Amino acid sequence: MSTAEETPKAGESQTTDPELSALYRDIEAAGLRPLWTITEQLLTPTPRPRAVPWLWRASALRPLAERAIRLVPVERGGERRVLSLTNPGLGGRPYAAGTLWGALQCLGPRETAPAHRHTPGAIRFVTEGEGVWTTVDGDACDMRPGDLVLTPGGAWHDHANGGDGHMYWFDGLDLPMIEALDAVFFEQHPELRQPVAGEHNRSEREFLADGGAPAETMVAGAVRGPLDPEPSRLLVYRWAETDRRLTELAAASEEPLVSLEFTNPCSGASVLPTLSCGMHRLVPGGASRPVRRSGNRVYVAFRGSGHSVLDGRRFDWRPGDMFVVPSWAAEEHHSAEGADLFSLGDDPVLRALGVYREERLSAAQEITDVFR
Ligand code: 1HN
Repeated sequence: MSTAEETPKAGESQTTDPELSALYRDIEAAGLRPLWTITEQLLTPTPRPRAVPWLWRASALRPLAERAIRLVPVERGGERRVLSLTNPGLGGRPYAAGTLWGALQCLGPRETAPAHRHTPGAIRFVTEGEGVWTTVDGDACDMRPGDLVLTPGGAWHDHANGGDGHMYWFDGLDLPMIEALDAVFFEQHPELRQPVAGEHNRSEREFLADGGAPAETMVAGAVRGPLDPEPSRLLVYRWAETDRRLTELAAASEEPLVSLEFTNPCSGASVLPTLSCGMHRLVPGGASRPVRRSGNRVYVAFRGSGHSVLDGRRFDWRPGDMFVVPSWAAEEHHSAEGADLFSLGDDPVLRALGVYREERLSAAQEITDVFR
């Protein structure tokens, strides 16, 4: 008997040989799986994320958040008024992609989202409103549209709305990664709001106004340096500075898309050990070069409108829309009027582990489907 006939093909352990079928039965009963039947499922030539390219429109998110402000109080236990981007490929798990949490959070007038801490790290990117500050280990960080605010893993944090308006922001967390590592710890602070030490925006003053050389808070392109297990001690990255740097980059470049990544000013690493945050400016009429990368990304459209082609599917976006590019999906971005996109990625982890890959694609993708 030749080996070719006897060896079951990958993925099939059906056989008419009674001895062989007894072997498969006994293997299963012993709590084992024969690798030779599942090799091709496990060792895919390229990443096969279960998450699919997807977009959530502000026109859907925003009214639901407003209704939640009216109907659902922010309380202990629930902790946050947050609508999670739930990728339809993930079987109902509340994640934007296999490794990333993405969501819209909102607070009404004078509300406080109670103080707590947890091992997952988080970032906030403000889309709309004013009057809210996030207190991170005693440092109250004022939040305004376009600002990036960090709440590193392990830091006490609460959000307080001191104003009379509604406020909305994007939440990004590494929660699915920390969950996969079985390392989630969570603790409530004894008080609703942790004490604020001194004036607001302490970390910002320490880093940016100490009379020394201005710290490096962003770099063109992406951080490639070593992973820093310490999160950034600078907790806020202001839109005015981001905008200024993007304007400078765009003026010095012929490229249709310029990108910057926010950095930990102490080490030049990504803002959190697990998460990278970037801002991308498309010039009017600009189309980015098609690319695919390992690792997941969530984008938030901040300014301007446009569309992205993700694995051949066209997604149109406007300010406040959020979309996900799963690992290895081909992506390209277009904008007639010019646009700014915020991005959240898990690539610091892939880079640290030596498994990050990126491939420039030679031609624009053919659009085979349109997301409606
Ligand atoms: C969390 O603590 C916040 O602090 C937001 O604002 C979203 C999603 C999952 C787990 C914890 C916050 C979160 C979260």
